[in-house]
Amino acid sequence: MEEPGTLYFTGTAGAGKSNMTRAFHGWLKAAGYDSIIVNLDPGAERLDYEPDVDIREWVRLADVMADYGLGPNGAQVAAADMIALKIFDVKEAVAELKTDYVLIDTPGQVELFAFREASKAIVDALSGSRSLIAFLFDPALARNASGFASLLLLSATVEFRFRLPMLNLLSKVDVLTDVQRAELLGWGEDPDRLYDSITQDLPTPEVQLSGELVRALGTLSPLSTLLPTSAKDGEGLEHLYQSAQRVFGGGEDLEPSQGPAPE
Ligand SMILES: Nc1nc2c(ncn2[C@@H]2O[C@H](COP(=O)(O)OP(=O)(O)OP(=O)(O)O)[C@@H](O)[C@H]2O)c(=O)[nH]1
Ligand SMILES: [Mg+2]
Repeated sequence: MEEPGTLYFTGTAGAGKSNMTRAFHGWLKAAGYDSIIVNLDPGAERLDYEPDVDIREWVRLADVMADYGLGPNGAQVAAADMIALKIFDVKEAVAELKTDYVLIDTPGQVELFAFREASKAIVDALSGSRSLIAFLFDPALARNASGFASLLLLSATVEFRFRLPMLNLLSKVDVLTDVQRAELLGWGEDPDRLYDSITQDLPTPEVQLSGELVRALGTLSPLSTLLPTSAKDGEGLEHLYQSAQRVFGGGEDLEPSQGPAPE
C-alpha cells in the first residue's frame, strides 16, 4: 500500500482549522477515500469530530497547567516538549490505522507551534515523503491589506520552519461578499495589487517597507495557490484534494479505495 498523504491544517487561532479538518474528512469519505484525523492540540476542549488519534491521550494542556503551575501559553510550550518525547508512540498509533490520508489538526497558537524546535521534531516524525501544510487565512484578519500581508508573512514563516510544501487556503469564504472575495483573491494572485492596497491605506515609510517585503515575498512563494474554501458549504474541498494530489504524486488522482460512499 502506498504511503498515506499527510495534511497539516495550521493557521491563527480560530482560523477554522478544526472545522476544515472535519469537513475535508467528510469530503474524502464521500468521494470514496479513507482518511483518519489526528488531533495534535493538547488544549482542545471540544472538537466537532471524533479524532482517530488524540494527543490528549498522552498530554493534556489542563494537566500541564495544573502540574507545573503554568498559564496557557507556557503550558503549550511545555506540552510541545512533552509531545515531542512521545511522538514515536503517536506515530505508531497513526501507522496502525492504515489509511489513504492522515489529516492533522494543529494548535491555534500558531506562533508557538511554528517557532518551537519541539514542533519541528513532531512534524518531522509524523511526515512521510507525501506531506503538506495547509495554512488557513482567516477572512477576519485577511480582510484588509496589512492583515493579509501579515498572514502571508506568517505562512512563509511556517514554510521556512517546517520545509514542507505549503498550500494557502482562504477559509470561511461563505462569510465574504463577492467584492471582498475578489479583492482578497486578487491580492493572493498579484503581489503588486497587494502592494498598492497597502501603500494606498497608509503611504508612510514603514508601510512602504512592509509593502516592499510583500512584493519580495511574491517572488518567492506561490501566492496563486490561495484557494477559496468553506468548511460550512464545502466550497473548494475538491480543489484542495486536487492540489494535494499534485503535491503528493505528480498530479494523478488516487483510485478511491472503497468506491463512492452511498447517498
Ligand atoms: N461561516 C463559517 N464559519 C466557520 C467556518 N469554519 C469555521 N468557522 C467558525 O469559525 C470559528 C472557529 O472555527 P474552528 O474550526 O474551531 O477554528 P480553529 O482554527 O480550529 O480554532 P482554534 O483551534 O481554537 O485555534 C467557529 O465559530 C466556527 O464555527 C466556515 O467555513 N464558515
Ligand atoms: Mg481547533
